[in-house]
Amino acid sequence: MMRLKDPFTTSFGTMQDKEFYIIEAIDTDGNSGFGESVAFTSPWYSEETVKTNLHVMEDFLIKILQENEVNHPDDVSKLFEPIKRNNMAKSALEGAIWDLYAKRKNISLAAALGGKKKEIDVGISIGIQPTVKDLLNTVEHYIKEGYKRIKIKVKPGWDVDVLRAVREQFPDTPIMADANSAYTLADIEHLKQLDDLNLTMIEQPLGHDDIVDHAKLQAVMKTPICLDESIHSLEDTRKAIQLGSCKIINIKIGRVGGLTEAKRIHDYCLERGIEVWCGGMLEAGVGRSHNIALTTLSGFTLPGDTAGSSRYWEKDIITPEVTVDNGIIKVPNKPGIGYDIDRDALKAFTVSEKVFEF
Ligand code: OSB
Ligand code: MG
Repeated sequence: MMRLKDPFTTSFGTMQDKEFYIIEAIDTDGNSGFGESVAFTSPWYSEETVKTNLHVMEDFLIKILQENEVNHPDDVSKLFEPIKRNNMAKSALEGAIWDLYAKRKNISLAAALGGKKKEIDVGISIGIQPTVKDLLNTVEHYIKEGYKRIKIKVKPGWDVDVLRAVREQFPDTPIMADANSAYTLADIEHLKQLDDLNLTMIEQPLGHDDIVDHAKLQAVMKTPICLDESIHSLEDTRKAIQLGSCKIINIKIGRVGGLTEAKRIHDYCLERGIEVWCGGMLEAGVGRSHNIALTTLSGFTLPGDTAGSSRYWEKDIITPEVTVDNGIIKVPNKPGIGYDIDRDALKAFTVSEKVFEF
């Protein structure tokens, strides 16, 4: 359990404590691969929670891994197919296996995925603030730190006017908004006002499980719609693109069930000229390092939400921590995730541990 430095507020409420599982996959040669579960304690973002992650991992997914042979990390999502959804549970285990695979091959996780970028551009996601003044100060602080784009969480009552104030003070900054599904088609006329603010995109304005209404909204809005919550797989991606529900996709490894599916979605979008970027789930260092590796793929053309460790935590569980210089993260080239686990820090945050034999 780790406590965020500052509480994070979305259209659904405020969170400050992050509970998650760190999965360590150990081979007989002493290599260790690491994965991180990203579900929250309550099911506001998706139906998964920290508790359902544990239930599904230990009662189903780990059994499948114990009973089957894995020759390549791509085998894992195939083996997990009989288990419906529960993508964040699947991703935590698959991520540890991807890291272990890269370490056994003595290559970086980025290279194992086929990523070529040595540096990645990052933006920052700013939660709903107590006042517009607070927001303007926060935005200014992160622009000064060099973040390449600013994402502002919105909800009814904290949207057009607030974004207009930010746009007036920062005319040239790439700005986007994320509604976490706080609106419906009844808000169409209200949302169309965003078209005057030169936003890079509006993320998930409508239902978390919708792609039909988003297509209707995109048809009358100039601002590109980006889907987050609605996309759980390559199949969802194909359908959303076919319907015209979005012009941009936020790829989150946990939401789509792991790196193999994330890469498939990336490849599909790249072929069709759909821009993608890597979202975040307020991850600790292990999850953060997986996001960095994925973002090295060439289709990740827009800055992601993978900010530096210090934006979230007093102390992270990796060493060195993730640092951002002028909005850029230098991708580590050591084997696997490229960061070492800070065992003392990890132990200090650990509440319980379980071991499974293979
Ligand atoms: O919708 O992208 C989101 C955080 C928690 C849950 C959902 C979202 C977010 C963020 C912040 O926007 C991402 C991050 O900084 O890790
Ligand atoms: Mg989002």
